[in-house]
Amino acid sequence: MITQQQIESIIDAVVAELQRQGLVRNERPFVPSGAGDLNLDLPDITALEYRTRAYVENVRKPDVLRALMSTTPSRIGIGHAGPRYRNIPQFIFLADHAVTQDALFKEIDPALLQQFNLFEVQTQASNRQEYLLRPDLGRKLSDTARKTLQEKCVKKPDVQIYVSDGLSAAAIEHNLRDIFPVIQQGLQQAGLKMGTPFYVKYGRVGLLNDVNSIVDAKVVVTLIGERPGLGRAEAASVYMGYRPQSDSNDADRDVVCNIFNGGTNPLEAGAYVVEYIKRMLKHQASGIKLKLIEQGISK
Ligand code: B12
Repeated sequence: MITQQQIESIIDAVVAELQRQGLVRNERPFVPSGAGDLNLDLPDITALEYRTRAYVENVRKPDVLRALMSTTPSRIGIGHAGPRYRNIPQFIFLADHAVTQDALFKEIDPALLQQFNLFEVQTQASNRQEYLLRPDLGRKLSDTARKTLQEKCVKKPDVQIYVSDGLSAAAIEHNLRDIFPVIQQGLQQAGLKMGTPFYVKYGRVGLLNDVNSIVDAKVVVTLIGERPGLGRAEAASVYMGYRPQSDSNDADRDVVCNIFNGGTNPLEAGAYVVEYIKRMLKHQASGIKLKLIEQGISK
């Protein structure tokens, strides 16, 4: 069993290493028994200067390594300490992972839904944990949701749009203000009849089918939060389909993905979605079928 003395010497070694790397600004010697004397005044290791720094030791051609690192957001040049990561890359990884966790469990800001007049309904997933474990429940509206949509939604519109948290409510908060008005205005200008927009909590992409069993739209469109990447929680997608039915699948759908400032610009994405919708209406098809028609391979 590990003794108290061993634990203290491990702590001593970690703090000494932090001091060596200039991360502990307090110069006072570390006294394990008096934790009150220790002031770990750490800098923000998620700042760009730490992310872009090379952690490999004794690099032969630092310029080449820096150039290589600048070509990708992937974690290269992070070095290692024996078989494990070095401290800072490890901390950055943990911080980014925390962002991912936060995005998965975050609830949408109700003020945003109010701003866009979106009423809220829920799928058959009763909480976030169940939503994550049972994707099938996120593809079905709850009984209450079905009733609410029956009562509140315009039926048989040209285009039904709804918003859903999906795997990142943060993505909706980040993009809705930009993309939603562009889609609305674009559809209006094209003279298309829009359904009543709403918000679905715990939605999956396949919910398009169930929603259309109630509203009976020609095209159904959902703005939904994408699975967050490490440290990237703000990307949303628009998935859409022509007359989705209970047996429609992803081959019948189209997606505009990676929507955020820094990826697919939300304003441009909105305009692109409107063009997509027009093509779907023109050819009365979506997904693979639409592509085959547009390429003249099928009618
Ligand atoms: C997870 C994922 C998958 C998973 C989906 C499994 C699952 N149950 O989650 C797997 C590995 C199966 C997958 C496969 C494919 N994917 Co994928 N996928 C993703 C990823 C990483 C996240 C998607 C997400 O968060 N969706 C939101 C959540 C809430 O949706 P969900 O209901 O939980 O899951 C559904 C969607 O993810 C959907 N889906 C996933 N990929 C695709 C691709 C297309 C074209 C469509 C219509 C739907 C779709 O399938 C799931 C089941 O319905 C995105 C990357 C991104 N930046 O978005 C790429 C992404 C969406 N996929 C892409 C592609 C190309 C594919 C494939 C066509 C690859 C291939 N050549 O086989 C296949 C198609 C699969 C299909 N469903 O028909 C591209 C789409 C590019 C585009 N603009 O068309 C993306 C953007 C990745 C990329 N940057 O290239 N994918």
